[in-house]
Amino acid sequence: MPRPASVGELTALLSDAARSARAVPQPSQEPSLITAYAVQAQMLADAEAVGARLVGAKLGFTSRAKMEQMGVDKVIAGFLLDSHHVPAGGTVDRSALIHPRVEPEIAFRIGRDVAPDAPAEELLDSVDGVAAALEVIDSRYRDFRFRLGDVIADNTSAARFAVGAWRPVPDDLSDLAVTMTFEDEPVASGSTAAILGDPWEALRALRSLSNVGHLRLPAGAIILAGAATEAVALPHHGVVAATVGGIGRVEFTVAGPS
Ligand code: OOG
Ligand code: MG
Repeated sequence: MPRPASVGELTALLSDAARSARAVPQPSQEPSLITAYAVQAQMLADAEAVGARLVGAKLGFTSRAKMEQMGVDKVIAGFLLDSHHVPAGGTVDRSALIHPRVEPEIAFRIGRDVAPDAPAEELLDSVDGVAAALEVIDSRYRDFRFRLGDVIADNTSAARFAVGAWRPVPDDLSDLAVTMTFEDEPVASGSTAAILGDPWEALRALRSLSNVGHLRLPAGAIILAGAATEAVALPHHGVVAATVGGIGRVEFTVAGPS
C-alpha cells in the first residue's frame, strides 16, 4: 500500500492547482475525512496569513441531484473567502478557472456571531436574511472526478459565488421554485425541497458534521445551502442568473477567453 498523502502534501498540491488553474490527479489513496478537513483548515489558515478574509461556509451534496451527479452520498462543507465573492451583477473571469460549473443556490446570512459548538437551534435563530445565490464550483481534480475525501480536501470545489439582495426570512422556504438561466434560456430548474427537504436542514446538517471547527461563523457570515439542481458547465460568455421564487434573483456575466 502506498503511504497516504499528508495534510501538508495535499494542501500544497491543491493550492498550486487552484493558483495555476491546472488540474491534478486524485491522490492514489483517498484521504480520511479527518485529514481532508485538516487540509481545509490549513488552506484557510494559509489564505488568512496572506490577508484573505473568511466570509462564510458552504454545504455540498445536500440534494440527491448533486449526490447522483458526482457519485457521493454524504453532506460536506467548505469555507468561503472574500476572494471567492463576486458582486451581484459583476463578472466572473473564466481564465482563472479550470473547468468551472455553476449551480443555483439559496444563501443564509448570520446576524450575530455563532460559536462553533452552539446548538443548531441557535444557528437557525441567528439567521437574519436569505438571498438567491449562484455558486461556481471548479474541482482542482482532473475531469472533475473525486471521492468524498478528495473533494473535502479540495474545499468542496469552492471557486466563486454571488448573492442577490438579502430579504427578511420568509415563513416557509420548503418548496420555492429554483431556476438558472444562461442568457435568459433556462438550463436547470427545481425546488428548494430538493435541499434535504427544506434548506433550513442544511444548517442543521452543518452542525452535525465533525472536524469543521475551522468553519467559523462571525456576524454577517454567509452560508450556501447547496445546489438544488445538478451543476451545469459555466458558459464561455454571457449572463448567468438564478431565481428563487419569492426570494429574488442574482446574476453575473462570464468573461474570459477559454
Ligand atoms: C462539490 C461541491 C458540491 C453543492 O452545492 O452540492 C456543492 C462538487 O460538486 O464539485 O457545492
Ligand atoms: Mg454548491
